[in-house]
This record gives sequence, C-alpha cells and structure tokens, in this order.
Amino acid sequence: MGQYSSGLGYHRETCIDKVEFDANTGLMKVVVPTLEGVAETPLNVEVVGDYNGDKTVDAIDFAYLKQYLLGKIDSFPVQDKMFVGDLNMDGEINAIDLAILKGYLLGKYDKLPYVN
Ligand SMILES: [Ca+2]
Ligand SMILES: [Ca+2]
Repeated sequence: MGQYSSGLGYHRETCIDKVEFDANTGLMKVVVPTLEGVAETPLNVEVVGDYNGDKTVDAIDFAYLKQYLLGKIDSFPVQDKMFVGDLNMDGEINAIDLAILKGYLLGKYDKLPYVN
C-alpha cells in the first residue's frame, strides 16, 4: 500500500479500449490508453405521448397536442415528432391521436403507442 500524503495524483481514470496478447509468450502486450470511448453517448429516451419532453405523459402533453391540432403551435419540444406524437402509428398526428392520448390519461389504454 502506498502512502497517501495528499489526494492528488493517485486516482486516474483511463479507458483501455484494446487488449492484445503476445502470441509467443501469452503475455498481455503493453496497453496504450487512448481515452477513446470516454465520450458520453447521447441517450435518445423520448417517450411516446410525451409532447413536451419531460419524460412523463400527462395533461400537459394533452394540452400540447391540442394546441398543435388547433394550429397554435407547429412543433413540439422533442426531436422525433412522429415517434412521440403519432400514437396509433398511422403516419399522421391528428384528432385520433388526441383521442388516444385522452383514453390513455383516463386509464382506458395502458400503453402507448396504441395500435388496434
Ligand atoms: Ca410530458
Ligand atoms: Ca396517428
């Protein structure tokens, strides 16, 4: 065990992205950490029916969809509008989707998208 005179210098995070073995000796070759693979992978966790992008489907989303259908807004604060908005997966966002969202919020449907 080393002597920890301070908290500096002992903790180091590296990313070993490739480990190779020497065919003759069977020993592991020297690893050169490249830090590749450390970058964060953006998570696409958009939720079907979550029009405002807060990860929950509730009355606010219903209001968003209603505004959209009334032409008061022309987009939603989500990346994949059709994935989030087309609740019956018929390729359109319209009053049927609003009805499905209402049914979902009332507990009539237990999951989205709703395809019958
Ligand atoms: Ca929401
Ligand atoms: Ca639809």
